[in-house]
Amino acid sequence: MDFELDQELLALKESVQKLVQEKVAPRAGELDEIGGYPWDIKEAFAEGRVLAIPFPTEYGGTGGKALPMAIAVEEISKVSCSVAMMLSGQCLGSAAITIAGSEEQKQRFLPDLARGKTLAAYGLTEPDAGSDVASLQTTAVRDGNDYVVTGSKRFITYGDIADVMTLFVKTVDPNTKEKKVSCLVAEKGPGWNVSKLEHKIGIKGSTTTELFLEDFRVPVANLLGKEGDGFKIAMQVLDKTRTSIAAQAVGMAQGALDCAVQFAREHLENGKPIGRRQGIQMKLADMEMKTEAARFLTYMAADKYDRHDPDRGRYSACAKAFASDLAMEVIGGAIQVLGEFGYTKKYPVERMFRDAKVQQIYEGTNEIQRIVIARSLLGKGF
Ligand code: COS
Repeated sequence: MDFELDQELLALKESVQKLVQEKVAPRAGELDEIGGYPWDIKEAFAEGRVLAIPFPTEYGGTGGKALPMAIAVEEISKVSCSVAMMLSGQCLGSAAITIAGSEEQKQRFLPDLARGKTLAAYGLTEPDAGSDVASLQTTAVRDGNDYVVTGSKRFITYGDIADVMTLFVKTVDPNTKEKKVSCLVAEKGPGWNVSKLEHKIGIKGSTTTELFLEDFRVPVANLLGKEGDGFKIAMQVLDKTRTSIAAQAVGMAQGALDCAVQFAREHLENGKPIGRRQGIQMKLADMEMKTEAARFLTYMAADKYDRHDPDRGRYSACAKAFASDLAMEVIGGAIQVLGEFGYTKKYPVERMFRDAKVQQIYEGTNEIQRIVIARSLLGKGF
């Protein structure tokens, strides 16, 4: 790919940057303190068409491509990863519909999501099924024109505020009694119960919930694809959205590096800026190299996704693991440059350090990414 962003992507970057400076920067620290979902920023993002980025134009979106998503998520994450989750979460929660929905299902759900009128969640993880998706236990039993869903979901981003959730369940084949992973578009209603709100070390401006689903009805018409398609749909979604997690990591690394550079220019010791010291210069140079390498791989992975490259899943796993591991190093390096100041709330790097940890964990731990990468290299049977 050409790594000079084209005019369209540059314009997108600039417009997101402007919105972030106006609406997010003044609130980033406060959001981390008080937690919860910033509805005012959601409105601004809906109006500014930021929430439309994950959706194809025919359903009211701006295109639905992974590379513009990465550019936007990166810009937001430079300032607040919690707020970047708003966009990443909308993409994650809806991607199964874009990937596997029928025309009728797309028409029914996507335009409201693209307008930010409704919010989406991704209901995959369970108390006993995190990395091992195939062992999920939530069941959906046919009852007339509905499935009746029973089970628990854990670590569900926006499970409390989402209007729709792409929900992964086990359906039962009436003939063979075999249980198969299937994906339903669940709409909020009786039986969708929030049993817990998690207290996290970071990304406090996004909510993470445990759900208890009891006699929860989902119309059969909301099944995506066929019964048994769910596992592949879940994996195809993650092939796309892991590039967005990589972009969060790149954005935060860049935000921390910018902060460290400014500090090194301005902070004086013995009357001289600390940036004149070679020890500091070495650190800044390492941080720059790592951030650029992670950005390069993230854009390449997103571009491969958009071009339907057969290796897109491997590249998104590479980008997610590489960028999130390096973000921890870069942000840790920024704290080191700021010294004791970096360990205080006066500067955003301590928040970024806490926020960045989750990127090594969610949407598949970095150990899982390495399994995805290695299996893709080795081929079937490994
Ligand atoms: N796209 C399409 N199909 C895929 C796929 C992908 N990216 N990845 C796997 N599949 C298919 C396989 O080809 C296989 O198909 P067949 O049965 O037709 O051969 C099937 O799915 C099962 O694949 P596999 O044997 O690799 O499944 P495993 O149970 O071993 O699981 C991992 C694979 C561990 C990679 C998967 O469970 C995973 O990604 N886990 C992490 C989940 C995660 O990210 N959770 C976070 C939730 S979001 S916060």
